[in-house]
Amino acid sequence: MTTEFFNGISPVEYKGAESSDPLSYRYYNPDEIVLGKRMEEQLRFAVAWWHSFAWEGGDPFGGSTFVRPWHPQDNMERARLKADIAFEMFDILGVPFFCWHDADLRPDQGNFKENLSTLNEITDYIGSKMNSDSPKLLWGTANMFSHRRWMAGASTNPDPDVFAFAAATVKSCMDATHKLGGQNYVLWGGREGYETLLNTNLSKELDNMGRFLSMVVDYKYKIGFTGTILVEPKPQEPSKHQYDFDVATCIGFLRKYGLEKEVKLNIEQGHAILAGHSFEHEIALAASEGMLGSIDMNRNDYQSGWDTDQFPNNVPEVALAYYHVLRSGGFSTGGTNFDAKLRRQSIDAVDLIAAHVGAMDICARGLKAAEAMINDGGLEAKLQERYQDWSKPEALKMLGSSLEDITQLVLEKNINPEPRSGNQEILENYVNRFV
Ligand code: XLS
Ligand code: NI
Ligand code: NI
Repeated sequence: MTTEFFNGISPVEYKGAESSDPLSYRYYNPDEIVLGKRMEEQLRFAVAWWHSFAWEGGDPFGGSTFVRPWHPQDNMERARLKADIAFEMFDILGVPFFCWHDADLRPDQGNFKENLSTLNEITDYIGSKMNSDSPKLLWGTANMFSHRRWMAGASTNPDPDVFAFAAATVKSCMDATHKLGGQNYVLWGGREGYETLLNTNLSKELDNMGRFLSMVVDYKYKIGFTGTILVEPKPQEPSKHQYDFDVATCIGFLRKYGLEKEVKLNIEQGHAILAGHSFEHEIALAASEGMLGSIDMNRNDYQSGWDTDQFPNNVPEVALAYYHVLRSGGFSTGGTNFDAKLRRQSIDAVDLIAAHVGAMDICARGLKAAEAMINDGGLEAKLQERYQDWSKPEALKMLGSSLEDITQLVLEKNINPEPRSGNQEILENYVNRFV
């Protein structure tokens, strides 16, 4: 059914950089070829159901500010209305993907059996709205952090009954993701961590989380899900400490439980900042280990110190992120999910459209800057030059020898290295030519 929510806002079109129409794309031109692929296929944008439709505009000091026709979100009729309006927005924006948590789609019924039946019902309904031209599911996931049952964690809960509820919930979400042709399945462990070490058995919780993830991987093969399983690192919030702290911690965790070939990472800009890293650091590190899966694109407020999930608006930051995505070969099953929410004063339907339009344009500009840097090859040339001595036979031979032999060599040849400039400012100036 067609609703009145977007009240005559027409589909957003690409009108070029000179356009002053606030609801037009100035850079996002889906058919433009960027490094051999259509821009749409490089960026693979997704709308996040939770921020755009489920979040009601609350903050720690106040309740909802948004008044939407699908509020309160406590029955299936309004869940279907929410889905109708979501698809209207996908059409207006022309986005190729969307993402959800189970709890964004259906009201929480308070028990697993009814949650399962309402999830199946709403995902059947969403499936009936999908066709070959409509947006596809980039990823599904389970919300195992909002309801009070999850307060001490899901797979890391000291209570085995919560582990059981979590296992059944993830199974239901993987089934729904598979049914809708999802390309990835995400696990973000918001409460997989602790509030205080005084009551926490670290090794038990980590082992249970490792075992849980192995079951997820096993189940993927059982149902023939060909998508990618992704873990999303975040250092804290809502927990004081989260086990999937950052990319490096996740890689260590996956290796410990033998899952490094099975699971990749979904990297979020705001989470990188919370962990004290840059977004490109996290992307580059995951890529260097072959574990870059997908990205959640948002930005944090650099002053407030929590996950503010704002829509991106900083071209240089985004450009460096895509530089590393493209350099690693681009997305395969992953994409760019706008895990970003409106500010709570942006209460109009048009704000929701404008936020995505601006974000898609920023990403398109960043992507094109990244393409230009790759085509120009300046950064790659610098890397080649800086590490070229490591291709010399004597350097390679050293890697296969020992501390004693190397010491011998240093004495014999009187090795006494002269430091060489890292040229950081020259490289920063170089990047600024493109952004
Ligand atoms: C929260 C996370 C969450 C995940 C999906 O900070 O970013 O939104 O992306 O559970
Ligand atoms: Ni987040
Ligand atoms: Ni996220």
